[in-house]
Amino acid sequence: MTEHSLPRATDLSQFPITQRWPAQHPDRIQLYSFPTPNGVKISIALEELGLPYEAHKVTLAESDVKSPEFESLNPNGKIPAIIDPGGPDGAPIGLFESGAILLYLADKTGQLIGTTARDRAVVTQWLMFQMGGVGPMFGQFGYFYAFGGKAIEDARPLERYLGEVRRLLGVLDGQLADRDWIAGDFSIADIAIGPWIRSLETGYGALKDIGWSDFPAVEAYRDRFVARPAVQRGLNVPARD
Ligand SMILES: N[C@@H](CCC(=O)N[C@@H](CS)C(=O)NCC(=O)O)C(=O)O
Repeated sequence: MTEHSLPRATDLSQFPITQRWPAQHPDRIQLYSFPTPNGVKISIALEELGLPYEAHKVTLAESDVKSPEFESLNPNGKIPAIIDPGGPDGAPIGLFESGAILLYLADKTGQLIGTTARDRAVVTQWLMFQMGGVGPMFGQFGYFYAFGGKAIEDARPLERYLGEVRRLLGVLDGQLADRDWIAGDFSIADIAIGPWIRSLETGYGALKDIGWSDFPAVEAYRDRFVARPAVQRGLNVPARD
């Protein structure tokens, strides 16, 4: 092979984030994340799809997630974000918002989104249900139940979000009563929803106060989700320490 015919190394220097979190393998998808329910959606999807990737730990500390380097990729200052060196037109693309990244990866591979336009519409519907409902409501519930808002004496914020969590779990329980996965076959909608269901126990320790026994189909769904080998792998990426 002559020097001329050697494959050119992928150049990600146009992305300032790579100065702070350098790519060892710039030809692979670069994942900037932390193992939270939103973060692990992307590592789980990448594991399920078998796509080569390199994970960089961006903690939720302001010095990481709100740093100029991270915000150069996601001006909203929240994980997860990715750079795909092989974007749709062959040029690298940076993306943030977990739902947008999941749709992108599904479209890139033609997997985890069904096979017909109808499948895609229904998977997208449940993905948006997670992004607009489950994620924000569960997140606020966690804040008032287990974290910074716990000491607030006014009971109304917690009551409001507990009520929303129970209502949303009821919707999921109904949908899952006669199916294994939320939109038919296993899809990016499950990858979005599963980590948030799991977090009610692992993140907030809230099952007793939620009345978990009222949602048996959701419990069985969570167990099915967590039992998947790719989910097991993705849940711990990037390692916390
Ligand atoms: N809608 C965003 C939400 C992302 C999000 O809330 N990320 C959290 C971790 S789960 C975060 O980075 N928090 C840090 C901060 O807000 O300072 C998505 O789905 O990507």
